[in-house]
Amino acid sequence: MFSVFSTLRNLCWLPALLLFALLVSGCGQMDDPMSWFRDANQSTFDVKGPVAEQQLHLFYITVWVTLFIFIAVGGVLAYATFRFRQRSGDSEKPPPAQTHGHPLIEIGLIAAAVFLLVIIAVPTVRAIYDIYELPEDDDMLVIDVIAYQWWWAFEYPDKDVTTANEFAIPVGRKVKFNLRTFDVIHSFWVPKLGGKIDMIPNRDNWMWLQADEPGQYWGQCAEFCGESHANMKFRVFAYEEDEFQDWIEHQRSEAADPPEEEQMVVEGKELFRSRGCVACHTIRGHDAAGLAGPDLTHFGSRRTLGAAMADNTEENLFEWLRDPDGFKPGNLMALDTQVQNLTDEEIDALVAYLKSLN
Ligand code: HEC
Ligand SMILES: [Cu+2]
Repeated sequence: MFSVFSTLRNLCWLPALLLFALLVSGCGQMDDPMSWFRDANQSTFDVKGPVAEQQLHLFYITVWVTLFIFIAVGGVLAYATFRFRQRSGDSEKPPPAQTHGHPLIEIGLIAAAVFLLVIIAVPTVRAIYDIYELPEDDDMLVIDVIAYQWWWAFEYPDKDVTTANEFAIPVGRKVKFNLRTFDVIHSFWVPKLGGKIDMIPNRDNWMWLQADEPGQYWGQCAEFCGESHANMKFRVFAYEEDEFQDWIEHQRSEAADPPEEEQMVVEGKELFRSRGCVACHTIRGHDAAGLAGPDLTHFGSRRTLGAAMADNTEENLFEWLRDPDGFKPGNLMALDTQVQNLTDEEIDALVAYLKSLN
């Protein structure tokens, strides 16, 4: 028996050793261990706008205060455990002097706890108001975001632009997002710019964000919303003002007619109608006005596919149309029997057509 217990006791070191090994190997660059957090596409440590900055600041205040509590309480506990541990022969001795009911210590501890909470509460309340209230700004851009299972529609109400799963904002300008949902609860989150706020049926929510640097920012639905919740992503492109205006102009335009010599494209356009894609998708200028799926008017110029879950390549697009449910489990396009029965030749033509929609 004894040997079993002592073996077990020796093994207790194993998890601690493993954890240490993990920590050391995890921080590949020991000179900058935070890089592992910062370099991720959805890192909240690599802030690129005022809202995310304020939220990160709040996070650090909370971490430092709680770390202080952890060290102070843990330190006292460790000291007491060591100092008053039982030694052999101690059982005859009386217990150490008790300080139960010491008013100064009790008031002191309550005051310290209140003080620490105030340190966290003041910046928290201020940040809540800063983010919740819309800043006074005539320059503010408005974007309506509508969440669907499992994709996003983005509409610019005063610019007559509708797009899906990818959208653009101007660098350095505040953007107000009206957050709506078509079905269940979703949540809008662009980790490097700020967030997240739920999109709740029959409730108008909103938030504002700003990007301080041009670039491509990753977004993600942050409220479990069904089978493909994890694949419900989006991309935000922050452009300098004139590039942004060009983008708006282009998005506003209708899809161009395919040139007659582009056989495949013409054929694909026909199939888009005959195979019922028009029932669910809008392609402005091509007599397609369905609303159940993403707007595809400028789909060819988008970089991603399936709500930003994959790159918009010909191979992926082919796979998407060959087996939508295999590509993105549960997605609602996969239920359509016409979509299920496309031949490889038809898919090739549809891919050529979709790719031509710049
Ligand atoms: C029953 C309605 C419906 C029909 C019919 C339908 N789709 Fe879809 N489609 C959707 C929905 C919904 C999505 C979004 C799926 C997701 O990302 O969860 C989608 C997504 C897409 C996308 C990806 C868009 C993006 O931005 O990621 C393409 C491309 C597409 N459909 C093409 C087609 C083609 C081609 C057809 C005809 C063969 C078709 N669809 C028929 C509903 C439909
Ligand atoms: Cu969602």
